Amino acid sequence: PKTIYLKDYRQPDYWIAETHLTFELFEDHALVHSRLAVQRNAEQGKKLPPLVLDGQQLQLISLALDDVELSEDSYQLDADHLTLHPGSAEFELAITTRIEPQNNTALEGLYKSGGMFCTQCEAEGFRKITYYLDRPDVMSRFTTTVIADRGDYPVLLSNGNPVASGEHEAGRHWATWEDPFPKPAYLFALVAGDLVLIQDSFTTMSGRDIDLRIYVEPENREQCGHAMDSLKRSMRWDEEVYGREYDLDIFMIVAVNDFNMGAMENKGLNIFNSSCVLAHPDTATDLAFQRVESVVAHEYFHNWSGNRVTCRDWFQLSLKEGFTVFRDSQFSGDMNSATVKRIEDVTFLRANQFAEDAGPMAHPVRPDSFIEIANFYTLTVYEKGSEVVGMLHTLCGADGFRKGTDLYFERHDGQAVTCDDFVKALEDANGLDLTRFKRWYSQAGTPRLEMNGHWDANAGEFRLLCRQSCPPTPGQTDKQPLVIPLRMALLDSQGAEMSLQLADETGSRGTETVLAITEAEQLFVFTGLREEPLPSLLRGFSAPVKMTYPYSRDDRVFLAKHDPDGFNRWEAAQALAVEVMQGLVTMAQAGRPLMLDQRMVDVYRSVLNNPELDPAMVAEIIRLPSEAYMVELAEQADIDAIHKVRETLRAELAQALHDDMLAVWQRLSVPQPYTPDAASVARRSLKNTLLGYLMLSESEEIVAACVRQFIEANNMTDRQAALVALVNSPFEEQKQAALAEFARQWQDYPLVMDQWFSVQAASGQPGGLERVQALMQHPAFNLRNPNKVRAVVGAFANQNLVNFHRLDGAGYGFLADQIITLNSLNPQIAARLMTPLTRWRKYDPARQALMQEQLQRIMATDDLSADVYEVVSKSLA
Ligand code: DPP
Ligand code: ZN
Repeated sequence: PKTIYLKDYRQPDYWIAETHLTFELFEDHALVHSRLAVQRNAEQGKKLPPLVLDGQQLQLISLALDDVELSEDSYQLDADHLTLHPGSAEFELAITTRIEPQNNTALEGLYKSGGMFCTQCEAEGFRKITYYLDRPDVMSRFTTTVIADRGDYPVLLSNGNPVASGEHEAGRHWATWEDPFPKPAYLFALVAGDLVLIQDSFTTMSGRDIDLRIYVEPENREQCGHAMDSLKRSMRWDEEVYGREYDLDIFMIVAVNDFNMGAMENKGLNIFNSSCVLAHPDTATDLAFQRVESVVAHEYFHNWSGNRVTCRDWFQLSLKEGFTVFRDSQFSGDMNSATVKRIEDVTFLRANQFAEDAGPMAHPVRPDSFIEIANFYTLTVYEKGSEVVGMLHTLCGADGFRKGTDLYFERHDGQAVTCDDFVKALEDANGLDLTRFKRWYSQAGTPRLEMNGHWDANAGEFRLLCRQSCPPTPGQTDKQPLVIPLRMALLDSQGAEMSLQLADETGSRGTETVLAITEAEQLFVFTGLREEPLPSLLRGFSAPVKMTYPYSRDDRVFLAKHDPDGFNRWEAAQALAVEVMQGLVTMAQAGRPLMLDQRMVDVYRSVLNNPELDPAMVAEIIRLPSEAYMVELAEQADIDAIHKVRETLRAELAQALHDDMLAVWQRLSVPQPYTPDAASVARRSLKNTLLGYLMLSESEEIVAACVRQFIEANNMTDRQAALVALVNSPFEEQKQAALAEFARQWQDYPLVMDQWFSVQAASGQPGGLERVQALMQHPAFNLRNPNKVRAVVGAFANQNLVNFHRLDGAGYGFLADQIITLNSLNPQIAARLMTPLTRWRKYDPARQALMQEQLQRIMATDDLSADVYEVVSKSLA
């Protein structure tokens, strides 16, 4: 496998103005006929170079240039390309290829999921359908005809608008779709299946009526309401917040069971993993409802940030992904609680993206090179990319940002562009110079921001000293200072925000400001202060950095109780919990008894008894930092100690706060009709977080109440929460009964069974590996279904750290076995599963050796896919 570099980018030699496709679908193969209108790219000179088309795993049936069949000696074929030699600057190419969708287990290109044909072309799946210039800067107008058996495939879909359909001989029928918007091949889609349709409509801001359709298998008909509702709200929101209107007459979503990603934004025909469409209160948790809402929004928003304006090359992936994640986070924040959404995002980023940034796969938001682009659909490109866009939003202000995005969409509509073009539009619209800021796109690693404060009582001055640095990452040892927007306030002894006056400025900055830190070391002096302030720093996590400030534990308690900023109240409680847990880990390692810091009890109690707090906020505050986050923060992670400390601390808190928790829990447990609104979601979230704590008391009454909740719940959120509590408890009898009952009731619902699998696979109770091995023998398990792999193998290796890292290395061996099997079935999924092994440097020497041993075993596997090869070789480098 070879490395591809951003610096080698050059425009294609040819363009494809029109692409006419005809698919003949059969049970054991498909024929793909393409007619391409090809033109020489005039900017690349006069001489006619060869035309090199991408193509993989294709059988070439015929090839004609301007209607003349080409003889075999006039073109060259290798495993990845078809090369031919045009005689003119403009010509038509006709190609027929034969493929076998029914044998496509990699789920890239055209494949079968159950009884339906579907596609996934991003990033490079189209080359597994036909020979093509499969790169995002080649944009073409597509017309697609699909021909299939009418009985088995009554529904035939592709991008754009339906223009004609009809019957063929022998029970076959056809439909033709035309997409008026030029697009790269990665946005191509096709679906053929026996699907039912849920239909609605939306009137756009200019008064056009859009036909909205969600296609699912008949048994899922009742589970589409939430997705449809989310879609309509997304369409309205994008008009209101970004001025973006939908452009085709029809917008379709299709739910597919076997899908590598969450969903795909194909023009006018979004294809979704069924887990991101289907949601009914009986079968989906509140978390699943939220995921459907955000993924539907995300894919819809791509119609502008991705489709109308797309990426020039795959190094620019964050141009559309970072921006679109930012947009969907804003949307979810607006639909629910913005603070809670921000807390969830930051929690996720710090536990996962920071770990990526600290490991062997660390890369900039705009990578410089890759071997396999599928490996770069990462937390860095998506989540850190979104943080980078969020910082631009902060620096430009909401109005300035909107001016910038308006200019960006106007300037680049119909083009394939770069991250630089995006930033340029923001600069031009706001008269800003963002040159230094752009280092966020090219520099990998999580910056450290070391803050210190000095109070000068005589002068009434508070000096805030900022020092930034960034640890080296693979291939990048020399790091430059970044532009770090620091949202902050100064609090007086009552917790009120003080007026902010910088020594070198004339006007006051009000009571909250954003400091732009631009240098390696920088000093800000606040003057005119009556008393010593306590700073509230990095509000809303205004930059993706690791910030330190020498707060005492009492300072953190104060901030957790009094900071007017909700996000930073949570952050103070988190930081306190992290510090306490880190202290306890040291005690555990020394074999000393674990002593609980009463300040945590104090903070939790005050939060539990504060009637003004949103219950969702209370739930977030009393949730201890995850094991994964504690691992990320550790120099060398002692997973056994971390697990023990976290469990012990939970039990101690449950005991110390038993009466407070019980009172709140009882108040929230009064039976109520189910409603999906944000306030009810918040109540369920707190109620079930408390149930988890209360179960630790091992009181018979609580266990009985938990079993009752499991049986009587009128929604999946409560039922699943009770199941989680039982599975993680020592009450073997109740646990087994609940698991058996759940499986009996939901065996025909694959997405619900995914829950059943992952609850068990993620449980830190002893014997985790054996449990997971048994689950893989269950009839509902299937290694070819990515959702099942994620629910069992993924949940075990990523969420069940104490069992995965068992000292004999059996967890590592098990994961390596699955990766090796999946390497030949589905390389993308195999490579994703590598993540826990890439983190080997985080652990003790014994575990390091065992993990490396498995990496080497994977490396030595025959026929290693480019996907797995890239991750394993970089991990061992
Ligand atoms: N399906 C992926 C996403 O929407 C890739 N575009 O982010
Ligand atoms: Zn996306």
